[in-house]
Amino acid sequence: MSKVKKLLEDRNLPPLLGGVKTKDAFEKRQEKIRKLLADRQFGQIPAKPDHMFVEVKSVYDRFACGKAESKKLEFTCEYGDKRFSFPAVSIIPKNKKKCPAFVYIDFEGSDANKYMPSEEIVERGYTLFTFCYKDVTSDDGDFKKGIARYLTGSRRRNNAPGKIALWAWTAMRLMDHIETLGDIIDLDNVAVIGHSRLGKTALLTGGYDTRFKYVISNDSGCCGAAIERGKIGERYGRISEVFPYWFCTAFNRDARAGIDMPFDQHFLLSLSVPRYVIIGSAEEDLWADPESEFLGAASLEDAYRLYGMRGLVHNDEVPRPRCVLDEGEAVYYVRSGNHYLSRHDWNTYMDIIDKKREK
Ligand code: GTR
Repeated sequence: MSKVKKLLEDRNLPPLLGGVKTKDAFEKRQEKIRKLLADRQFGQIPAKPDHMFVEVKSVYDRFACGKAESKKLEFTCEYGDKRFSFPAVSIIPKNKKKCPAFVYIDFEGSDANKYMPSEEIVERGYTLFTFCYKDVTSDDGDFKKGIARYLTGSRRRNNAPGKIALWAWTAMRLMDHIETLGDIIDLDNVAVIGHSRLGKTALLTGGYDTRFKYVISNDSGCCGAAIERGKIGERYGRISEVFPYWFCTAFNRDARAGIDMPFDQHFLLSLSVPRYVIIGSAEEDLWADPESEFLGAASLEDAYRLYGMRGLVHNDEVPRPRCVLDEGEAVYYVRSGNHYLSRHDWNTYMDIIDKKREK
């Protein structure tokens, strides 16, 4: 048996395919997995609003030496007679048609910051749609304020959405807006990307919203791309104590009790198959655990095979930096350094997408 297969076998994972042998049957299985993770890990992502409109609040047309236009947007969502708004930003290169796009789930919400080198991104011909996660709902246990009040309700029942599900819902609203911009955006090449807790959010977004062709998780670790069984660093038990509001209450109850979950993180990753799942790690980020993130990427092989695809193409060893395994539909990348979303990471993700788009 190959080395990586053995490493995966030692993790004792719940079987991903559950006996299915065709892609049609796998698609039904994906629906079951979506329901399972909504009930047992993240809570249900709220439905699409009845109506949504987007207002341009201001335009700065000198961005990146005048090569791009940065816009402050306000999204307003309506469910029946309830109505609420949140801000977002778009940065669109000028005079370009059919640009690929990123929905970047951000910690800040500015038009450029340490994790979001917008100038480099638009110079490479990509558009950027972004929002600050805390502008949507606070990163704490308060479900009474902001959109959490409308979308979760102040009493959190078993599978009511946790905060990650609410941030994923927001990223989907940005995609709704992008769909109205088909003349300037290449709607077949839209990526969702996030770092760390927002990397977990990107995986949830892409897993439940198939409009995203590339699902990019940077250093997402526990409850993201890292296989839980046998993981080092952060584990379900601890994350459910420290950040219970990220998840549904059923997850916290089960994780604290240490019960053997009917899923592992390959279930979440498999929801983006047969699209591109791109997993980035940092060598020193042992809290997230690069080896377990690599195994997350490798665990999808059987699912991709149902589509006649290869999944992750690797050399049968745990990769060391700097390594980009981007021959297949699952991509794994590890760089040196610590937990961060760097310019180097963005450039690597854009190199990968450029390569995939050419095919
Ligand atoms: C840590 C948490 C991780 C990761 C990180 C982050 O404290 O343990 O799961 O999400 O925060 O989001 O920066």
